[in-house]
Amino acid sequence: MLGWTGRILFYDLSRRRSRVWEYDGDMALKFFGGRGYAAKILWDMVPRGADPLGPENKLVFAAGPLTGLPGPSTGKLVVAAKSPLTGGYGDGNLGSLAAVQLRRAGFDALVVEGASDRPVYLLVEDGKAEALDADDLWGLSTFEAERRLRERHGKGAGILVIGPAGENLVRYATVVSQEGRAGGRPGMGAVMGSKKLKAVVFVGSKDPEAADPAELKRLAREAYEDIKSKPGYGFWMRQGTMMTVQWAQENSVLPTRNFSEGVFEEASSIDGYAMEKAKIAQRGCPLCVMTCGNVVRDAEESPVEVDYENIAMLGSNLAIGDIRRVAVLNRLADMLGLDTISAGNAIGFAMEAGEKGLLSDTPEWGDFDAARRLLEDIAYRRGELGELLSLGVKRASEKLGREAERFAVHVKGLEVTGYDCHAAPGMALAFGTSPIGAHHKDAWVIAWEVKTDRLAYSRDKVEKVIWMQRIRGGMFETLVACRLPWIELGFDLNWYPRLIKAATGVSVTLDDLFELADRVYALIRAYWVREFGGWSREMDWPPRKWFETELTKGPYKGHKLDPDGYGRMLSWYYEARGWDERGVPRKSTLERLGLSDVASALSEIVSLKE
Ligand code: PTT
Ligand code: SF4
Repeated sequence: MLGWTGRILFYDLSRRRSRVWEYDGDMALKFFGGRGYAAKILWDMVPRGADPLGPENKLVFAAGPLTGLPGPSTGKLVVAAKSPLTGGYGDGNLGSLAAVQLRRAGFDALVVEGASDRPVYLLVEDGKAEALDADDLWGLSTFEAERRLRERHGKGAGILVIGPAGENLVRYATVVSQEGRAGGRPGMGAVMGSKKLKAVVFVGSKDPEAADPAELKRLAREAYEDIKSKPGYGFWMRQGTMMTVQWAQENSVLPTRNFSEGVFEEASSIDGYAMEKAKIAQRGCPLCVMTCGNVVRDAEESPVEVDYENIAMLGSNLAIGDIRRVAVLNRLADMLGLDTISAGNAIGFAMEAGEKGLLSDTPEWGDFDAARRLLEDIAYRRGELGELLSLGVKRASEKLGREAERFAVHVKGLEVTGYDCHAAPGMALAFGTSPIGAHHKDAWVIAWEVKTDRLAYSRDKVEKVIWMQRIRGGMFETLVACRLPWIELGFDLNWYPRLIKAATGVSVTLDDLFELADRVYALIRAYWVREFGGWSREMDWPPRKWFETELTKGPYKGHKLDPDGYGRMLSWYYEARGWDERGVPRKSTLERLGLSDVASALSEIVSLKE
């Protein structure tokens, strides 16, 4: 095999032993890499009912056939495991030298099994792996731990770390790299912490072998030039994802006060222009010519890389209207290794619970100092409130009782990301059907929806959601390449089959990649059904707040979602995917996608419809 290394490294922390799986072309062609490999490994190798924070869970770091090879924005990897936040399949995507060095070390993926009884970090270097003592790193922030490891293993090492939140098993702890890249929202950092694994360091000296290296280099050069010539390139380089704040405000989808409104009165103080005034540098992932990491000087005079989601969820969602203060919260979350989105959502939930008299000693809307303290309390699980919120808003609301469940903004236990959907049913469906719980990564349909018949519950919205899931959640997450060249600058999707051909020698069409995406989606749905012992439509239902409480401000004042309309769209969605009315893949669908083994295993748990 070319393009792929054909090798997956397994490291068992309980026995301190490694083994290499030399997998065949069938695995490569059916699952491609990244999320595809992760889903296959978790389905096949993690026993049903495994405790996500126990040694049976496996933590997968998976690259794809383009990772680390010349080509636009190919320095990314997927981190996946059974999620301690949702109990289902969980993954995230982060850009890091670690992606490149994993491949240079000779592997397409690393799977960490078992658990250590004391703190360690894993060094994967040119085909070999070793668990090394990490007593001196345990307890350190992600930034400090990475700096020390970099001193030890050199500037070029690829390093993934967890912070105190991961060590303390906060259910939305994330994995961090390069002081500003973070991935694995559904608690991948906590899975690392449960294995007493502080960090993974990759060092490699051999580039992966491409099928036609000269052609790949030529294509990559052309592709980079194409990206740089796009009309939106200049503005993107100025603002990156931060341009979304202004857009979200204008379209009344900017999450405000725990997703109560879609407009924020101080939006202009946290938008891309406000960011530009505080900007001091720009950085990003390897192999990228449209780097979007805008570094600002925060209110405590420290540098921090900011992104739309971080600023929306820790800014407008908490009613904090000062970009430099919000940036402090962003930096703290990065250092603690806490997902900014879930943390912002959890603190917003606490603020609303306090306002409604369901909790005491909660921060008031807009109270930066109290939010700052609470962020640390969550990471260290300090005090009653810190402990409660460390569980995520689903569990926290269940503990507080039914009234609180009405304003817990999550799907399947994963907190919703930065888009209010009171007046956006298509995006609500995207959140409802995302394969990891509420995340926009699979189908950011809202940018299209606000330009169309926005309030409609229509079949074309369902088709658009599936189309996007195929491209974003399927193609980009299995390749594993950054999707932003396509989304933000209109880089043509047809580049990818050409890049794949030069990298691997395999000819694929976009339709082939979409079928592969459907296979991965069906497998992930099967995984959820297996873990939950069945399925019901409520699991794919957006937060109650969007159905029960109207917007009181902005152009969509008075709007909320209609449950009948949403239910219709969900039925069309299941039908188009070949899933039954409960949301369970049909036997014929699994067989058509080459998942007959999955069909027979699943039929022992639920009755599968033809
Ligand atoms: C992603 C989610 C996002 S989506 C953001 S900002 W975004 C948040 N970033 C966090 C952060 O930072 N620190 C932190 N402590 N927690 C954070 N949680 C949030 O995590 C990121 C970019 C961005 S910026 C986006 S949209 C795109 N995401 C991609 C994706 O998912 N797949 C893909 N093939 N390409 C993508 N390109 C873009 O990458 P999760 P990164 Mg992230 C500091 O991880 O779990 O997927 O959640 O990876 O390297 O930081 O790049 O407005
Ligand atoms: Fe990374 Fe941003 Fe470049 Fe994507 S566009 S590869 S997220 S720096």
